[in-house]
Amino acid sequence: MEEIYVNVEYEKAVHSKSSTDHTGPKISENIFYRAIVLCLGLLSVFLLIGLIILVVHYHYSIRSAAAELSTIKANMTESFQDSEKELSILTAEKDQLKSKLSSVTKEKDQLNARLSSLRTVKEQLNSNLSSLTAEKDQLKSKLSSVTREKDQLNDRLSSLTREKDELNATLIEITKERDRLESVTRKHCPAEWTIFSSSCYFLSSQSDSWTNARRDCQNKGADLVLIESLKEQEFLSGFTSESAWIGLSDRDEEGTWKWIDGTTMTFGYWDVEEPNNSVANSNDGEDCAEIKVQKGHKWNDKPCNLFVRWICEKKV
Ligand code: 2F8
Ligand code: CA
Repeated sequence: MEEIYVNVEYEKAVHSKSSTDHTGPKISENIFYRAIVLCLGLLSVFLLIGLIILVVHYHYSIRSAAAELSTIKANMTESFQDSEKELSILTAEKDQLKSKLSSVTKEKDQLNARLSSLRTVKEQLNSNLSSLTAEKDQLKSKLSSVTREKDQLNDRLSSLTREKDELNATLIEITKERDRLESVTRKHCPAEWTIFSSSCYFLSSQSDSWTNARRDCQNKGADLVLIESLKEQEFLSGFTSESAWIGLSDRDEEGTWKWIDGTTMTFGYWDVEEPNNSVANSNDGEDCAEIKVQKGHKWNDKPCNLFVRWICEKKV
C-alpha cells in the first residue's frame, strides 16, 4: 500500500510537470507514465488477489489445522481419558499389589519366624534323635547280652529240669524201696517162711498132688504161689532147688490157664513147647503147672495127680 501511495505521489509530480510542458516528448512521457500506472495498478490488483488468495488459503489452512487439532485434541482427550482410566486401574492394581505385598511380607515374616522356630525344633529333635539312637544302641547291646543270658539260663533250666526229673524218679524208687524195707522190717513172716516184697513163701518138704498141695497151703492160711512178675519168678528160681507146684491150672477149661484166685494168666514163664498137655503119663492130659528145676526153673504142665513139692504164698 505504501508502495502504491509512493507511485501516486510520483504520478502527481510527473503530471504536474507535464502540465507545464506542452511538447511532443511530453505526450509520450505521459503515455509511458500511464502505462506504468496501469502496470502498477494491475500489479496492485494481482498483489491484492494474491493476498486475498493467501488469506483465504491461510484461513482454510487454519480451519483445517484447527479441525485437525480438534480431532487430535479429541483423540488426545480420549486417549487421556483412557490413560486416566488405565492409570486409575493401574493405581487400583498397584494398591492391591501394595496390599498384597504387605500381606505377603507379613506372611513371609511369619513364615520366617515359623521357619526359625521349626529350625529350633528340628535341632532339638536332632539332638533327641541322637540321644535316642545312643540309648537304642545301649538297649540293643543289653538285649543281646540279656538274650545270651536267657539262653544260658534256659539251657541251665532244661538241664536242671532233666536233673530234677531224674532225682524225682530216683526219689520215687528210693521211697518205694524205703517203704518196702520199712514193711519188711516192720512185718515178718512165720518161721520156715521166706519174705520177698510183701509176701511170705513156703517150700514144702514133702511131695503130693496139686489138689493136696493147695489144701496144705490153705491150711497154713496161704495158697499155692501166684507169680505176677519176672522179679517174683527170679526170686522163686533162687528160692527152690526142687521142682514144685504153682497155683496155675487149666482144669476148668482146657487151654485156658488161670491162677488160683480166678485171674487169667498174663505173665508167663513157660519152657519151650510148653504147655503141651502131654498124654504120655496120663490119659487126662496135663492141667497143672510146675516150676521145673531141670528146665532152668521154666514152667511145665503136668498131670495134676503126680507128686511133687509145692510152694505156698501169703501176704505179709
Ligand atoms: O519133654 C517135655 C515133657 O517131659 C515129660 O514128659 C516126658 C513131662 N512129663 C512129666 O514130667 C510127667 C512132660 O510134661 C513134658 O512136657
Ligand atoms: Ca508138659
